[in-house]
Amino acid sequence: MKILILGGDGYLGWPTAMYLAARGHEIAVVDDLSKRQLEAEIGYSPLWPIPPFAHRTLTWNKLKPSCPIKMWICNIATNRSLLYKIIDEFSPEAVVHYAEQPSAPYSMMTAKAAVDTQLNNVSGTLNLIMAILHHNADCHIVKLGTMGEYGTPNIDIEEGWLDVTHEDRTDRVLYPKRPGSWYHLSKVHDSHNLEFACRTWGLRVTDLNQGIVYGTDTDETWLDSSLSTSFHYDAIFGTVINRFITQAVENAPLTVYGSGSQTRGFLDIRDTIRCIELACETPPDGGTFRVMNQFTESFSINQLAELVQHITGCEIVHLENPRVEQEDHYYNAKHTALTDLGLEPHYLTADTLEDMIRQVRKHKKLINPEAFKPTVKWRN
Ligand code: USQ
Repeated sequence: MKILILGGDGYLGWPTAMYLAARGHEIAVVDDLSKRQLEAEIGYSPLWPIPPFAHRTLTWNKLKPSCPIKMWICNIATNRSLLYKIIDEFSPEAVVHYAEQPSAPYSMMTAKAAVDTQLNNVSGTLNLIMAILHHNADCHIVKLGTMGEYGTPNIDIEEGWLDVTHEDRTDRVLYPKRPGSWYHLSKVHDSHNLEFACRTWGLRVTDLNQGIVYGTDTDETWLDSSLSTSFHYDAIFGTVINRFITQAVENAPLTVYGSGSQTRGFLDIRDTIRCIELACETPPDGGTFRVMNQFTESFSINQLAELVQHITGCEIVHLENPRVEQEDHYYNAKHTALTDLGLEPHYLTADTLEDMIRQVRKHKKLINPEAFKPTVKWRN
């Protein structure tokens, strides 16, 4: 298949591009390099240096001349005409859309960051919808959403849709969302815009509500050090398992926010890219807004901290929670759609954590312990 990956320079976009190219798909990547710019502005960088976008693409193309990756630099939120040109020229059968500001803490940092997050994320998705409609409405949009769109409701979380009976009448509605940050809300707006485009213009869309991803390595990142993906452990871009592993390697206490009983869905980076492949290979019918919950198992933050402590003997501290989030809550989120399509999960085992620890230890000298401190508070 011809697959265009938006956000192809990111933590997940880049390994997805290599994985799909290695499996014989024709791949092009688009990125505006804004994540690198935000990192420079905030003063945090990935644990190990990541070569420039063009450099990593060239390295791949030299190593794998039979399955090259094409690249474009484009801000899809502000440069609609270039996005149209790229889609006309490449003519994809599927577009995988990762090109969004991905951090909840970033979106809660300042008024500007909140507005920029929503403008960037919502406009980019709208421009993509318009470009697909203009070019070829059959092209399948595979959009990365997030489990955080749902929040922590006191009922089971379904895969995107909910059957509701009210006053003896029944209907199927988009699952009501109660997210916990401006970032997560931007994804809710995207979901509604995409569903409208399916219902009104007959587009075909898969919305993948992804949980928290951990891990660094895929078969392709191992091929050459300049193909590795970015690994964040800071309080803005680092996700919780990646942070705990890095804190343990530095002999710093694991920073559990609040009581630590908050529960989330998680998945291994290798499962993320397999889920994208499964979604691309099974497009829904035109007019269908398909939603799948993309995570493989759930843990409380305390459980994760204890797993890492068990292996490393590190300390755990409970910090005052900088976020506004429920800590003691019901959590039962359905996630069978992707396993039904053939996903065979890599579960979080001691071996996985030990592999991550080994990888992080190689770069121990580059760890900046200042980056462990949560600096963004939801409420001042
Ligand atoms: N947490 C801690 N200690 C830390 C960091 C986080 O206790 O040092 C807690 C947070 O309070 C939160 C949970 O861990 O309850 C998850 O936080 P996170 O920073 O790992 O993840 P989150 O902000 O939810 O966002 C991340 C990605 C985002 C993706 C989302 C999936 O940055 O792009 O959409 O995971 S989900 O959470 O399922 O919505």
